[in-house]
Order: sequence, then structure tokens, then C-alpha cells
Amino acid sequence: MAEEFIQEVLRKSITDKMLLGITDKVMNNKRITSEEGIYLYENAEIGYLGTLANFIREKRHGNKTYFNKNFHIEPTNICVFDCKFCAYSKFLREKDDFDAWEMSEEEIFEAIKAYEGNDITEVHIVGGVHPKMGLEYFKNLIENIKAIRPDLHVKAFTAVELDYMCKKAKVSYEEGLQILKDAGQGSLPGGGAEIFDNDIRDQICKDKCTSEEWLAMHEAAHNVGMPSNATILYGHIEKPEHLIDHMNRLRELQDKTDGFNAFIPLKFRNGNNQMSDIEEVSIVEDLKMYAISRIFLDNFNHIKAYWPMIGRKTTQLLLSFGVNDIDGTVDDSTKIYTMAGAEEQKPVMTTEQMITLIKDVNRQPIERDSVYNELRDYSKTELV
Ligand code: V47
Ligand code: SF4
Repeated sequence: MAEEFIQEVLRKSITDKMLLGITDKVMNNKRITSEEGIYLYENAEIGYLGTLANFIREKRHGNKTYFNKNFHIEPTNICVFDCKFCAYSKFLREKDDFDAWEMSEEEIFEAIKAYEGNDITEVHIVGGVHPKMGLEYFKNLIENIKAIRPDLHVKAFTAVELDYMCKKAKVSYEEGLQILKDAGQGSLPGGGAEIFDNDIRDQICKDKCTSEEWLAMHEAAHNVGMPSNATILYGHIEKPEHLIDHMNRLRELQDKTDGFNAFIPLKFRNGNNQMSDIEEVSIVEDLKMYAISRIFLDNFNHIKAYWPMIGRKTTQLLLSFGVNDIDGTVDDSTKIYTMAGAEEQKPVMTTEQMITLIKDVNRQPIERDSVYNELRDYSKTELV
């Protein structure tokens, strides 16, 4: 059996006792410890990590690679917070606000109407934390979006935006989320998590919601029946122990609620922010991050590469390093990445391009909805 072959190959090539133990655990569906996770960052070579992560990926999903048809709306880039890695930080804005924008409700509705007749299934709404856009505003916005396109899944607002809205409206997280759910919101994206370790968080994003608040918001979302994603911002001042601590806290919450759909590593980009002096990490570090997350997060079903950020070529490689989901056709991604220097400056992929990208690395393209129901298998589709 293929599984036994891989086990044999790995066994023969590994002389390190710790790695042998980790391999045995993975092969036998056992969870690795935080100590072992850190050991992987510090000692494992990239081919080993890829083989192990790919083993898990194929055991769970075979060759299936999920994508969805979505578009992004970013209502504003004005933000009350000062995250050092972000081009929307209040500090930078105060210095120079010539490029600030605020979409009117009409503009947002026009953007939704522009997709009439298009088989898009999701709108992803995130933006800066605007001091004037509160819970009531977003409740009405979602109701109106659903009135225009009742079929559209609304994935909206990071825990940071939600924390601000709820505190301002003086409601509990669960109350605030229930109001948005009743208005038609379907799920939460994974942003705002950054790095949970308090020392690192203090250095990179001191003034926004704490790690405990981020986790409490996602727990509340799962409790009211809204699934969510989780992210990590890697490749800046953090160390392996901070990455593992972050994933461990997510793993613990997932044990409790089972409400996370996907884990999405976000690579730090150094354009237009207050951490521009930090060099971006190499592709080897990207492959490591994704592979170790696949190995460590045994209770997350999906590891997602957000292709506009990491680029199409790296995305293809990552499909052999644990990734089984590459997000969406993403018509017009958030400017937060393009400003920071993301690979894709105009991130639009047609369905055909998405299918080709996946097929070119011998994987099976599957269109999914926002909660991972399979909508269409494109592996046999002939492209014209
Ligand atoms: O939390 C900001 C990141 C996130 C930079 O759930 C940066 O499907 C790298 O929530 N370099 C928000 N990253 C984005 C987000 C998201 C994106 C894609 C998919 C999903 C999903 C969610 O953007 C922030 C922050 O970590 N970010 N600046 C930067 N310079
Ligand atoms: Fe604001 Fe989010 Fe950027 Fe922080 S990461 S400055 S909260 S938009």
C-alpha cells in the first residue's frame, strides 16, 4: 500500500529519533506536541516536511483542491488602529491621507449589482476599522446586500472589526454576532489574529483586540452557529515558538467548538508599513510554514493558501506542502495586500485560469461553497 511505502521511505531516510517519533505519530493519526512542532521548525529539512504534510493532505482530501467563486469588498481603508505591519495604520494615515477612501452604501450596492447573472457564490467584506461605521450600519448593509442577492454567502468582518463594533454598541460578542447573523451574515474570515504571543503582539499591533478577545470572538461565533477561519501573520519578528503557541491556541479552541473551516498562513509583506526595514522571508520559509501547519493542526480540515498574497507559482508548489484550498477567483482583492507588496497587483483569476493552475500540478479542481459543500468537479471539464 502507498501508505506503507511512504512510511518505509520516511523510516529509512530518518535517523533522527525525534523526527522518527513525529513520523510515527502522524502515520498513526496521533497529535504532535508543541515541543515537537518547534523541533520541526528548527531541525526538519524541507523535503521531509513536504512528504509528511502531503501525506496528511492526500489522506484527507486525495487530489482534491478547493476553490470558490467570490469577490471582495473593502468598505474603507481608514482605521482607528496602528498595526505596525499595515498600510492602513492610523499612524500612517495621519501623516498622509491623500489616498483614504470610504465607500458609500450606494457604491457597495452597485458593486454587488455588478455581479448580477454571475454564478459567484460569496462576497468577502473586510476593511479598516472606521470610527463611524458601527454595528447598526453593518447590520443594515448586510440586510440590503441580501435583499439584492439572497443567494450570496456573506463572509464578513475580522474579529478586530467585530470587537470594536460590539464594544461601541455595548453588546456582548454573542449578541452582536446574533444581530449580524439575523441580518444574513454567514461566516467570519480569519484576519486579525496576527501572532497571539503577548510580547510579539505588543510590538506589532498593541492597540487592537487582544489574543484572548480574538479567540473569544471566534468561540462566540461558533456558539451562535457561524463558522470561521483563522490566520497567522508569519515572517517578521516572531520565532518558531510563537508560531507553535499560536497554532496551539487555535487547536485547543477547535477541540472545543469544531467551528473553524480553514487555517490561512499570511506571509508578512514589507511594503508601505512601519516594518518595512524587515526583509521578507524566503520561499523555503513559506513552504515550512504551510507544511508544519498541516502537520500540527490535526483538527483543521483545510489549509488554505490565499493566492493573491503568496502568488500563483508558490500556490502551485504549496499544493504539495499541505495546502488543499486556494480561496477564490477573488475579483479585486483587498488593497491591504497590494499596498504591502503582494505578488498579485491585480488579483483576478477566471474560473478557467483557476482550473488550469490546479490541473497543471496534477490536482483535481473542485468548486466549493463557503462552507465546503462541493459544487462542481472540474477535473473532466475541457477548457475552450
Ligand atoms: O489580519 C495586513 C493581514 C489580514 C499585511 O478568512 C498583512 O478567507 C501580510 O482577514 N503583510 C486581513 N499580511 C485579511 C484577512 C483574510 C485574507 C484572506 C482570506 C481570509 C479568509 C481572510 O491582512 C490582517 C493582517 O494579518 N495584513 N497587512 C502585510 N503587510
Ligand atoms: Fe487596521 Fe486591520 Fe490594518 Fe490593523 S491590520 S491597521 S486593524 S486594517
